[in-house]
Amino acid sequence: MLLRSLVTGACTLGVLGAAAALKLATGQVPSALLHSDRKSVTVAQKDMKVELLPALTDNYMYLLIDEDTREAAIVDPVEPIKVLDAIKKHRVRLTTVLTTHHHWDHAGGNEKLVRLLPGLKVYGGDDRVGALTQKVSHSSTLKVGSLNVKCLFTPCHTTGHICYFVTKDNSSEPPAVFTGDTLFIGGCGKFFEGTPDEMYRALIEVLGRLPPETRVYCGHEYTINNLKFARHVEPKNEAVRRKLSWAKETYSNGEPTIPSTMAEEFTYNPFMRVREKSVQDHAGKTDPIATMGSIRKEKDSFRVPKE
Ligand SMILES: N[C@@H](CCC(=O)N[C@@H](CS)C(=O)NCC(=O)O)C(=O)O
Ligand SMILES: [Zn+2]
Ligand SMILES: [Zn+2]
Repeated sequence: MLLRSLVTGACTLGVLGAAAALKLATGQVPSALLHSDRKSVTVAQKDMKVELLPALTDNYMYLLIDEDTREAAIVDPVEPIKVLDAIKKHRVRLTTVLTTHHHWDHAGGNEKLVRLLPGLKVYGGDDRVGALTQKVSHSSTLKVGSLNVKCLFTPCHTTGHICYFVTKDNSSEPPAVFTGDTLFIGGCGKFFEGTPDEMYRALIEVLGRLPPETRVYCGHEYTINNLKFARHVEPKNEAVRRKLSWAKETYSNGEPTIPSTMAEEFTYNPFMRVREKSVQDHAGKTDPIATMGSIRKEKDSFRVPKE
């Protein structure tokens, strides 16, 4: 069972009250919550715990904890002080930095974190990643305590992008994947350094083949905007409408819309659905990769409607 415990400080609650009042007064979801409005949440399983740590305006850092050994890894620690607070709170030993890609909003805290906690191992798939100590490639593996981490090479958003797939031996609980700016809830990253063919491979052939129950932890809180684009692509898709309505409600309460599961993504994410006739018809294409290119181009200039 997925256990989410909300963690808020007293001052955050004050601002949340204001956000709730705004929602009541206008009947609309606030378009952007203030930085301090975003709650951190812990997804706790028996074998691993993932704490979602909101960072910058809409990024997430993730503290991954091995419950057996209390060893931990941090994914994309752009705000190192928040990371220190989280490791103190959970009383864990942080040994590992997992960097999805070199962009500043993901890797920009690596150097400072390593200065604060010397000896950290810093993993990444790109020489442009700050403080990199362990360069990885497709199928490289590493351990965080008793947890197994497999590196999945998913180039396109950047040429060195890595997703991290986490399992525990003999566990009946779902695995986790940290997808950075490759796969978002309901969307995908911009093709800054790659092609539609590469994103097809990353989303459908690499991430799409993970166990369907795998929990998806992505790099940004973009869910509402992504699903508004998904609704534009597939106006008759009920899964899109349901998830959008849930995401608006969740976000307006200051709660993360993360994680989802791989199985869910196949029901509403247009970039995971490029083999579906409805998405291909929208793009005016009959080929999944051409469809991928077409809808990404369209989303690049999509004006997100208010509602
Ligand atoms: N500010 C815009 C986009 C900012 C942006 O370009 N983000 C990068 C990742 S740092 C991206 O790949 N976005 C995917 C998209 O806009 O679909 C938003 O909130 O949607
Ligand atoms: Zn990026
Ligand atoms: Zn980003």
